[in-house]
Amino acid sequence: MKLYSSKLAPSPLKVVIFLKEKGILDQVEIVNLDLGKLEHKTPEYKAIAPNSRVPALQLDDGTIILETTAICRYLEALYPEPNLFGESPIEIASIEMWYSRVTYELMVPLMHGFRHTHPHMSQMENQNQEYGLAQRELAVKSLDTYNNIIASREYIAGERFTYADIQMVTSLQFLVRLNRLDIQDYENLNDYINQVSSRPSFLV
Ligand SMILES: N[C@@H](CCC(=O)N[C@@H](CS)C(=O)NCC(=O)O)C(=O)O
Repeated sequence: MKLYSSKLAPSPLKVVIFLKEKGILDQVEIVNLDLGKLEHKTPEYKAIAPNSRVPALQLDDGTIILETTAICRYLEALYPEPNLFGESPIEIASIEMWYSRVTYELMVPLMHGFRHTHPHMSQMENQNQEYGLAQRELAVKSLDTYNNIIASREYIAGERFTYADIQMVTSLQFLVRLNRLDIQDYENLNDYINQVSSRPSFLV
């Protein structure tokens, strides 16, 4: 299997963390693209990933899987242990719920706040400053909400580390500062990030 990735990009990093948690990083050849040099916009890469995004997983028979979560779900089905998407019906629902809530309430506004306002994104995004600033404002409200939610728990979706934590911690680690916000202002989130990111899978 080949994973098309990029060293400074959070989405493929989630797959790399997932592979490390499963202990199967050595099963995959990593091909790093330089997004700054627009290596993901070349006709060669578009033939692999028509959406011009990383990650993309290429199987040995040539089949391509796009989308971070689809890739991780495929890997979970191939390598079920340790389980990261839930075992019992209620745990599966809880992980999916928190993954979706974190994605739409926290990650998406942080991502649009960054993509639509940051000068580095001007080549990659059709920027709309007003929209970006409104999304950043939403993100600030969400950071307060999640700072309260995480105060009473160690992991976002229950008693143990799951895919929802990979989504939440990588999103916060990358996107908070890119919105010119300081995670130290959110004490509980900061403690949570420090605790989760001390796992060996998060160390580069
Ligand atoms: N929904 C996709 C998003 C992938 C994505 O946006 N990847 C970013 C890097 S983190 C990218 O390739 N950006 C290039 C661009 O926006 O042109 C997924 O979850 O895999």
